[in-house]
Amino acid sequence: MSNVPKPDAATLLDIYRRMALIKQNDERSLKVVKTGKLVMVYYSPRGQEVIPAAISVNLTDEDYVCTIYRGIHDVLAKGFPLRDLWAELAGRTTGSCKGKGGAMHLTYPAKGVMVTTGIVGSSMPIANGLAWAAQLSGSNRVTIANFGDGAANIGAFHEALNLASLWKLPVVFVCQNNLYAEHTTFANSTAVEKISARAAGYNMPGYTVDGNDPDEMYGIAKIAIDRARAGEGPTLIEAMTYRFNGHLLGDDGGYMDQAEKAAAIVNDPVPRLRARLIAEGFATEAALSAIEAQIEADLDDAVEFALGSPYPELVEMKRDVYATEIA
Ligand SMILES: Cc1ncc(C[n+]2csc(CCOP(=O)(O)OP(=O)(O)O)c2C)c(N)n1
Ligand SMILES: [Mg+2]
Repeated sequence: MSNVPKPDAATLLDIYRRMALIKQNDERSLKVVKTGKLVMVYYSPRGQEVIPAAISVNLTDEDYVCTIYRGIHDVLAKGFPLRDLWAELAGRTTGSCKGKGGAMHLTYPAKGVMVTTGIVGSSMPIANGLAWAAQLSGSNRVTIANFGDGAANIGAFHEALNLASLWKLPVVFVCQNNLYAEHTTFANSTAVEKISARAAGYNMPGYTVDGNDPDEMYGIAKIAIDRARAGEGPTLIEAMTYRFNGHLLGDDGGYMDQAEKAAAIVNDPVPRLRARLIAEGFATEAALSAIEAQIEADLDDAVEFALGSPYPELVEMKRDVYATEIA
């Protein structure tokens, strides 16, 4: 497409900052879990950094994002504060959900992070509800619904796309196609070559983009977000990417095509964008190192804060569950 908007130098740098945060947060997560001081179920987003980084630079805090268990990249790119995040991961009272949600249910409404769900396919109908509320209240808020390639074979995907199109809801459906659903390859589970082709069945635009290319991802996300904001309805974006690790921490991914995986890692989008920013004169090595050092310092602070915070009292189990508190 020739009329796809391109990110300027400042926007590309902003995209890189968010990607570096996701990568460094991932590395820190593995490190802290290995110390035994923090126990969590962890679905690494490594390899998928570009997608939320290039989407989020087109959003404000007012805009909403819904995501899945593999969604820590989506919430970080949207601005989830690190202390609240790490305390939640560690199950402490200072976490964003008072330590009661944990890694699978990251939520931070002040930054528009509305839901992290473990039910495959469920981010889409929830996103429709949020988008419908925005439409009814006359706000120009946009909702992003993230999900995986496996989720595109769940009934809720089809129901949500149909209703969103019929009611012209301000939602962007973002399928992060990392070519695996748990241990099953995309080719072994999906009848179409491109998930974006399914958009035609619901009378909405559908695009397949290189989700590891910041220019392409930014441009198509901007088109879809602008369209939603203008009241013209939803878009389906299929962002092609790759899962660098097994399904979750502890799965060594031995069933994955090892040559394909090695090739994806060689093309790691994070160092690739870093090198490009320097080559094109958009940033100096020193400036990027300073950004990365600040992220490390912020992570040091967040981990220390989280591990130093108290666990919830037992009585908290019943709190925030029912409208009337049960003694
Ligand atoms: C309704 C439902 N069915 C099955 C599962 C088990 N499950 C958890 S993750 C997953 C794979 C989903 O893959 P995909 O949508 O491609 O997302 P990815 O993990 O690759 O990001 C499955 C089947 C579930 N959590 N919910
Ligand atoms: Mg997948």
